[in-house]
Amino acid sequence: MRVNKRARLALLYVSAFSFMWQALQSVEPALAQSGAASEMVVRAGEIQLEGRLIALDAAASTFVLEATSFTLPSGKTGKLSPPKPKTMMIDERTLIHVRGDASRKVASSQLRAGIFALVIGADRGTGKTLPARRVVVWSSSEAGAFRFDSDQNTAAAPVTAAPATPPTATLKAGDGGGEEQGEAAAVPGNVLSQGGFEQVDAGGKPLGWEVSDGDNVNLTKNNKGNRYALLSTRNRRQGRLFTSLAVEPSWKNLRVSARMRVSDLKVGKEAWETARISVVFLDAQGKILTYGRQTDLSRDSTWVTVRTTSEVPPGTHRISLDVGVYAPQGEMAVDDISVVPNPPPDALPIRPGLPEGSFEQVNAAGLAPGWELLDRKRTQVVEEDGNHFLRLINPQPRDGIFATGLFKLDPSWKALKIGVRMRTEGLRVGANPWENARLMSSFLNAAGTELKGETATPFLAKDTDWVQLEVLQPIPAGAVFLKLTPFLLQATGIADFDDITVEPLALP
Ligand SMILES: [Ca+2]
Ligand SMILES: [Ca+2]
Repeated sequence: MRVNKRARLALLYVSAFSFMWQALQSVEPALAQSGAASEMVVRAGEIQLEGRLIALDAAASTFVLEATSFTLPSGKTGKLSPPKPKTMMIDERTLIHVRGDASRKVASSQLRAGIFALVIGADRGTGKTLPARRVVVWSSSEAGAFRFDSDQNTAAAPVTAAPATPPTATLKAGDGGGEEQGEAAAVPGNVLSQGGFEQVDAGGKPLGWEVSDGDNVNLTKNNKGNRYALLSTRNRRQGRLFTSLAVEPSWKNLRVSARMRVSDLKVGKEAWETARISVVFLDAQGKILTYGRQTDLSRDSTWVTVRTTSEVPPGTHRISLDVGVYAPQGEMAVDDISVVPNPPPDALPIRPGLPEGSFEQVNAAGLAPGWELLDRKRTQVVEEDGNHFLRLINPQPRDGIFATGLFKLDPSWKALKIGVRMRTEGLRVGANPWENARLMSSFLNAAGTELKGETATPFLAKDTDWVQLEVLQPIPAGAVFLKLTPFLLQATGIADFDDITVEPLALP
């Protein structure tokens, strides 16, 4: 009981910690700014931040900039990856104008979420509101010229519904997805209408999306008339797509899925440097609460459906979806992005031998069907002498790394024998007895709610070569699903899991 509660708490913290882990900044040499350099002068004690406005509070005269780079008075420039939110304050002295033309003044009432901005103001430090002296804005750029359309369709604005499409079967986790489809597959419960990229404005931009740089975000039509977004690093600037939507208080979990195809991909050092859709949870002030599981591909793949489910942290007001190639090189085609609040449990049946537990059914994207992984760096399907297994890697003592698989129980079963082969290397366990390498299990009712109660847990607490572990576990009343969670819980090192089996057990 205590163990489960702690573990659940740990799960909550995991996303926050993984964000911190990702928030490493890579400082690059200053890039020459082209044109209108005089407007970018950063005085002593100031900082310049460039990014995108993600939230505004007109009453408080503040806005939140999702900053992607900074410039110091010395001229030193650095990238912020992932982008860092910064609250800015404006007053009547703040000079606001269109980038490249200081005479084109912009009223504070014309600012809106989704536009790009370069803000200069006194640097009061991390977590402190920055008083903006100068705000330079633009909504799009082309060939070095910046445009500002204050009434342009914003990412946050409501969009018209996508054309009705016949419902098809629910896409299975990590399945093959098949070839380019002629029409969007309707996902039951989807609340994101613009994920199919079928509606465009007069300029050819997808409705409901903000495009970070027009020249390398293309909408492509296949021969069946289906439109999808094509993002490539081949062009000089990184092209990315953003959209956001309001989250209702009743939403506890969100499932984000998309069809993706990736080619020519070279991933970066950091876990988030993949071809991906970032799921960002924002509070009422537009501050980033946490990142959800990334819906991404980390290797070349034909069209596959990638799907992840993230817990909605308390206080979430909106979510933002950032779509792009965050890797140094690659091209990503993406279509049919859907968001399903409180999704019905998406479980595979427990087949004899639990084939998913052997990790041998790796798809084109290197994903194991039936399992949701945290990210490619810390949760991997690894091959060794032709055998595949799940590897969890945790470098951070206060972190938890896990994968989850949800399986449907046979209603006639009363108890289970759960088996697993495990191996650990460089394992350093935490202070509490549950802080080790373990295969946790929990039971869920028909609605997907986790049932209370302690479960038997195979674990390793010191370095061990492959070893077969087994536990016996009665099935509690009302249980419909079994959730398996291989976990490195506040323990560092490497843990390998293979041949996870679940068999019915006759009670004496
Ligand atoms: Ca489409
Ligand atoms: Ca295997």
